[in-house]
Amino acid sequence: MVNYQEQIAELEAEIKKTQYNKATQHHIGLVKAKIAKLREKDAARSSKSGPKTGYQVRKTGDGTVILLGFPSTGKSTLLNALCGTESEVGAYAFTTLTVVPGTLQYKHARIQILDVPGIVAGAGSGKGRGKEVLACMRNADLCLFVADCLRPEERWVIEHEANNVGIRLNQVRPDVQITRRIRGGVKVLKTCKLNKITEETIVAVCREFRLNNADVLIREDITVDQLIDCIENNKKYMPAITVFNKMDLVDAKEQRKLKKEYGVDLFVSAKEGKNIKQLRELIFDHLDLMQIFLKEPGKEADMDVPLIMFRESSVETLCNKLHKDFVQKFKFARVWGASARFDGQKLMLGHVLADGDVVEVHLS
Ligand SMILES: Nc1nc2c(ncn2[C@@H]2O[C@H](COP(=O)(O)OP(=O)(O)O)[C@@H](O)[C@H]2O)c(=O)[nH]1
Ligand SMILES: [Mg+2]
Repeated sequence: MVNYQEQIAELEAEIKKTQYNKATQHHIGLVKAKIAKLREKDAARSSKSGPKTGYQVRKTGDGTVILLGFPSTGKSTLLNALCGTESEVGAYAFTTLTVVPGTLQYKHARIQILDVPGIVAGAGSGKGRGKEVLACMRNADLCLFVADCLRPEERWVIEHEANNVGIRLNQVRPDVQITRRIRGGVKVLKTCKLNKITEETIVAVCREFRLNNADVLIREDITVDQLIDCIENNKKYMPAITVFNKMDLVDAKEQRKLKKEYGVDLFVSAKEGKNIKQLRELIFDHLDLMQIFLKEPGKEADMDVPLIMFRESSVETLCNKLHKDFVQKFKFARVWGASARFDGQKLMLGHVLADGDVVEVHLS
């Protein structure tokens, strides 16, 4: 059997020893395309042979956060501190063997937090339980990196592994539109100057993916990695927060140094309950949630208990959240607030709501 991992490693080594400059840019781009293709083949093979169940956790609540980190960084302790649930805590590596869900209730939102087995280097290639952890991650709305202040370098390893299995953290999908054609070759259309990639490389990378006839419309200055992501079109883009736990073990000076070097969003101590309140707020913020208030026809709106939804949600999403029959029976909605042009505007299912809106659903 072909060993894709070996081939990938060889190509990665080749990139490492090639100095990046205008002359080598094109060649490196093509090697990157080859690596991406090998990763796809490797993933396709292991999804056929690997276990499928065991890590599927049903999504509940208003958003799902996954805790990711090496063993013994304090994930189970942190879950307990955040949610007040009892996750099994132990001083050994690999104490958490299955997914332990907890619920964080904050500002009327019910946020599901998942504690999963520790990730190790090489997880993307099937080492440890990493593959399942990363598969579970694809279902989450927010990723929370948990690192230990005394082992800061692990922070990059986790990000790297996530990247290898097609998860793009804190990135947005680049503005590139690819339309297949029957003939005409690869045509590059751009609305801005491209500094990081040449047209020649774009065409060559497309060919590498058997895209021989296509219009490639580019609206931002992309890298070759971003182009490959757009061609493959199966990446998951999600936000991430980096938390360094065990802040009780390092002094303020060391924390400042770590913050600069490792892009730490927040230092916490799960064991001593330090900065847990700030972490709850950070999670709520990064899930990009909004509050919607409901009103029954002829009555005052209930401004005490909001419904929690993701930003940019539509009236249809709201109806689905309220009752399974609501979309079918839907006549129209009246909306007050930022998304309405005037108070009580009559709007349909496709309308996108805004934070703080008051909505009255009319059914037939
Ligand atoms: N000093 C210190 N130790 C902690 C902290 N949080 C967790 N620990 C300890 O780190 C060890 C591993 O914790 P655990 O939650 O099981 O880590 P997990 O493997 O990532 O789930 C345990 O001995 C905890 O008591 C903290 O904030 N400070
Ligand atoms: Mg644990």
